[in-house]
Order: sequence, then structure tokens, then C-alpha cells
Amino acid sequence: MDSLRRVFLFVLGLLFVKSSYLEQLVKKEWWETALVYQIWPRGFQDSDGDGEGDLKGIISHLDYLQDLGINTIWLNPIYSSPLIDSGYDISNYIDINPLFGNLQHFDELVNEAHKRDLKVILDIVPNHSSDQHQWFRLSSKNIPPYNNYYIWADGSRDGKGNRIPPNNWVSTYSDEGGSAWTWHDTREQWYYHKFHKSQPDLNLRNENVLQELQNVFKFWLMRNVDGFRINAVSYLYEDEHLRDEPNVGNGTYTSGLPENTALVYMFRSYINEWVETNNSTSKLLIAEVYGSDNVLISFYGNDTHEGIPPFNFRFITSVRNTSTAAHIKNVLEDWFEKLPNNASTNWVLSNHDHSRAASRIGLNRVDGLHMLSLLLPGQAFTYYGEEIAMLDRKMLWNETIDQMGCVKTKDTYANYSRDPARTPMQWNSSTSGGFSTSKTTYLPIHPNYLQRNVEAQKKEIQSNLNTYKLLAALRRNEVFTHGDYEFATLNNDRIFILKRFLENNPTYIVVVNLGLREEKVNLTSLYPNLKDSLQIIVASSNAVHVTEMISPQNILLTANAALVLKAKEIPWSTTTSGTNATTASPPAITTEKNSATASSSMLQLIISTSVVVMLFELSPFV
Ligand SMILES: [Ca+2]
Ligand SMILES: [Ca+2]
Repeated sequence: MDSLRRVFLFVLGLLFVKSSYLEQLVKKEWWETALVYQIWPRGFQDSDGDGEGDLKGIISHLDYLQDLGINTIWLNPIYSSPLIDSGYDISNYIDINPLFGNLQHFDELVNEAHKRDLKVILDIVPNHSSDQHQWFRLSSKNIPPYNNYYIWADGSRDGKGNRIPPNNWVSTYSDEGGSAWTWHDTREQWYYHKFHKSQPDLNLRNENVLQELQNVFKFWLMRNVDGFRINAVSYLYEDEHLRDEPNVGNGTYTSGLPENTALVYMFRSYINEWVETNNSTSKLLIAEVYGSDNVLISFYGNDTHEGIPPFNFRFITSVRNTSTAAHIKNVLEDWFEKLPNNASTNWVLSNHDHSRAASRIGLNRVDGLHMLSLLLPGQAFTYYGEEIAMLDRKMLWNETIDQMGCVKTKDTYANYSRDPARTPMQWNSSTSGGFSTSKTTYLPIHPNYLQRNVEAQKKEIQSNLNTYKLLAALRRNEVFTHGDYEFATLNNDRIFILKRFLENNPTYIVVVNLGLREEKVNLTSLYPNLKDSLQIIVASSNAVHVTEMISPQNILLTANAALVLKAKEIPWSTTTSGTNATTASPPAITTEKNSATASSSMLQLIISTSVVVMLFELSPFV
């Protein structure tokens, strides 16, 4: 009877493990696994024929976005702005640029999005305002309390009496080595601007300015937004003593200061408090930061402060059209190893600051890349138009509107302008790709819109769009939201493998051919326990031989083609195979590192073995 009691207690124990495992499954916040669709408001849809995208245009495509399977929309700045820096020069943080509509349109957009289970997040720019902002107008006149809202300094004069800026700091938006200081005639002082001279940096050491920013957050939270993307976090603070940088332009005193992290913690704390006070849902917060891995990781928070996750730009900074499977594996593993325990991450294939994925990494590789970015653990970000693999459109000098290009010369602008990736969305083959009834648009549309557009891709069985939709739906499955992951390479580094798995669930295997010729892949060389045929769940639009089932030993993938395959749960070992014991083991949490995966499987093995032993002990009594 002792044995019976032991079995009973053991089963109780298993039930306990099982229930805590379920608790783990439901623990995630909505934003940890969100699929975020980035909308460049000027480029998505024009509703009134002026050639400029607007909020009503976005509203008209909410059904499309819902059908696409995304669950969050991130809007690049829509605030009042002279649009010198595409809206990142804000003249009023709490109003809408009339070009895009008004606050009523915004409320309607949020309301209509929420009706479709779509969240809306906004871009917040705490580093600088426009020089047209009321704060700067008053500051330049030295009127309290605004006199201290920006970074003003005296500078000096050279031997000939010419004014010299306060130090050697340089601006991003200038000719080579251009000063980040501009003289203001009224105030008779210099003001600092990391970016364009029309974008003075706010003085974030001034408590009043921090209060203003909190009010901005509050204003939009009250209008039911679901989160914020915090812009240009690397440049929030500068050296208080305005010291010369030892190497001009290297950012020693103008980027990556520890105060940046501290301010982001404060934003997090303020927003959390607001959520709690107002009994609201948690908010998606994400920081645009560049810097060393240590700096990036610091934004996740520490023992005493909750942070805001930084964007993970590795697909943009490290993956090229020549990247091998081993290189991509290293890039991904390196990031996971650095992540704090239980931290969730995000994947960004492209955004408004970079060349589009199809142009940067290869039109034929877009579907395979989406399989990775959408099926890895964490959030995924999709830049508008990437679902149909829109390409960069080369801009002529006289077509360029991005200041990063405009401040350069006719010979060099093309290396800097981000306009090629900001062209109108290609909806159909009618005038201006269905983006506008006007033939003239804020930037010219890519001429390939006649063939490459949403309407055309909807009709094709195999298209970038239809592949994307299948992936967006698939990632909602708990294997992807809560399961573990594993990477491998095959075929001499030409095949990349991502395995996603979770107890009591099928295993999914993503196979990507990065090479330029057909590859025959034998998955049993990696997973000897893979016996049965695999189901093809998603195929890239360039894949051929797409059948319902496929043998794991003989997978033919044409150049750059990729598949998502579904297998029965792959048993850990022959010991556990065919027993019910596997139901008891706790799943590894998505963000755990590979070492944690190993310990989880060891635990599983121990439990499973125990059950086998117990049942054997029990059998004489049954
Ligand atoms: Ca318009
Ligand atoms: Ca700053």
C-alpha cells in the first residue's frame, strides 16, 4: 500500500507541476507576443486626393490590417509639425497635423481599431521639439519658465571676432562635421540640436520639461492608446559641462549617457502608475536605442527598476544578402545569450530608417525572413509594404525630401536619404497604386506597383502576402507564443533551421534555403526520431514542389525557398516515447536560454523515468 500512496502523491505532484505550467502559459502580457505593423502616415493611404496619406486613409484599411493578422499598429509621428524631419520635428505634442486630420479622426481611428482587436501605439519624441513649438518661441525670448527648456550656451569669438560655437559637437543632419549648435539672434546664444537645426534638443535636466513630457504621455493615454515607441533614446542627455568630444563626432559626451536609461525607467514607472490608477490594460513600450550590447540590455531594467525593452535591430544591422546559415545562427544566439532571464525580445526586419528588406537582403529571401522574424519568440515588427515585399525606389536629387539627404550634396545624398523606403503603399494597379486619386504624391510611387500590389497578391495562391498572412495566423499558436526554440544549420551552411516546440504540441520546423541553388535537405540527420511525414504548413511564394505532406529525409528547396513544417511532437528520447509521462513536464519559457532548455529536458527525463519506475512498481497491485 505504501507504493500506492507513493504513486498517489506522485500523481498529485504531477498535477501541481501541470497547473503551475498552465499558469506560466497564461502569464504573458499581450504586448510580449504582439505583431506590430508600422505605418508611415504620409505613405499609407490618402483619403482626400492631396497626395498625402492621412488618418482617414488608415481607418479605411483597418479591415485589411485585421485580415492580415497583425494585432498592433504603430504610427510614426502624426502631431503638428512643419514636417522638416518627416514629423519628428513636433510643434505641438498634443494635436494632430492637419495634413493627417484632427483629434476626432484620431479618436475614431483608435475606436475603430479597438473594435477589430487592433491596438494602437504612438511615436514619442522626448529628445527635441520643432523650433516652431511654443516652448522654443518663448525660450528664445528668455521668458520664464521656458528660458531653461532647451540647451542654450554662450560660445566665444575667434581672433577676427567671428562667433565660435560652445564646443565641437556635431549634428547628424549637416554637411560633414557641421556643428550641432546654431546661433539665435533674439536670445543671443547658441542652442544645441543633435539633428536638424529646426529641432532644438530639450533640456531634460529641467524638471518642468519632464513634467511636460509626462503630460504628453497622459494626454494620449487618456485617448486610449496602447503604448509608445520612444524615439532617439541614445541622444536624450548630453554632458552637463558641454566638454569637447576627444574625437569629433564619436559621441563620447552626446550619446549613450547613463541618464538616458534612468529617464526611460522613469517613463516606465509613470506609465505603469497611470495604468494602475486608471485600471487600464498594460502598455507596449519600446525604446529606439543604439549602442553596445551592455547599454541595450540596461534598458530592460534592474532589480529596483522596470525598464523599457530596446529594439533589437540585428536583422537590419547584421543580416546581409550574403549571410550564411551559421552567421544568422550566431547573430540570433548571441542576442538570446545576452537577454536577461525572462526578458521578452522583438525582431525588426526593416523600418523607416533603412533600405527595405527586399532590396537589402533579397526579394527572394523576404518570405524566409518573415518565417524567422514572425516565428521566433517575442514581438515582431513589420514595416508597411513589407508583406508584399515592396522594393526601394531610387530617388532623384530633386525628388528627395528627407533632410538626411537634403543637407548633403547631389553627389552624396543617395547614401543618406531614407526616401527610397518611404514611398506610397502599393494597393492596386490604378492611379498612384490606389494610394491616392492624385497622380502627384508626396514621394513618387515605385513604378513596379502595376505588378506588385496588394490586390494582385491577394489573387495569387503563392504570394508574399498570402505567405505573410499564414505566418501571422500561425504565430498566435501557443507553440510560438510560449514554446522553446532551437537553431541548426545543414547542407554546408546553406540551410537554416528554426525548431519551435512545446510539450503536448506538434513541433514546427522552419527550413530556409539561403543558397542560390536547389538543396535537398534530410532533417533526420538532425532529428533521428523524426519518423513520419511532415505537413507543409507554410511555403514561401517561390517554393515549388509544394505538396501537403513531405518526407523528412527528402525535402527539396529551390534557391532561397523556405518552408514551415509541422511534425508530431518530437520525443526527447526513446525512454519517454509512447508514455503519458511527457504531459507532466513543465515547458521551458520562451525567453530561456539554451542551457535552460537542456535543464528542462533533463527534468523531463527524470520525471518520465520516475513514472515508468512507479508504474512498474504499481503493476503487481493493479
Ligand atoms: Ca490626404
Ligand atoms: Ca538630447
